[in-house]
Amino acid sequence: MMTKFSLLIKNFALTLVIGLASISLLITNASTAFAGTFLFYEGNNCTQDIIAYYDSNEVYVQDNCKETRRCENDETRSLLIKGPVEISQVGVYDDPNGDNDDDYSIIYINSLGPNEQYCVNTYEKNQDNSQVIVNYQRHNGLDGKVSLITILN
Ligand SMILES: [Ca+2]
Ligand SMILES: [Ca+2]
Repeated sequence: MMTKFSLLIKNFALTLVIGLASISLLITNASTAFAGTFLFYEGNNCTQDIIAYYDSNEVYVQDNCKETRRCENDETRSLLIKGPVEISQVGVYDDPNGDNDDDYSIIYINSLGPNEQYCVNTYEKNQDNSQVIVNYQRHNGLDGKVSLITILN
């Protein structure tokens, strides 16, 4: 319970300082010798091809997969988080503009150490454990339909 509470408080604080993201980026780059990664996989359970890759040094990501080449549209079904990663938040949306009339999932990640990793096997299942909280808002399916990826570090 304590972990979840701290995570939510920290996440709220992160959201408040989003306007300072560029300043945070400088601090993060200066203080982090090496970074963790967010790997978006084609298959469930972190299998098949990696269709998008983000470094945890990137403080703020908002990628419309229909417009950027950094992610493939309607392809990912799972996410592998490799430490070291600070407390962060990943959003995956069916709608390229993040419209909440279609499916989306918000994944709150607790910090992971350098040798730790965690696979979010599907975006369509709520989870709440010591490492992640997954909050899935169902409409008609999200795995293999993701068109927008957001990351807040
Ligand atoms: Ca879609
Ligand atoms: Ca959908």
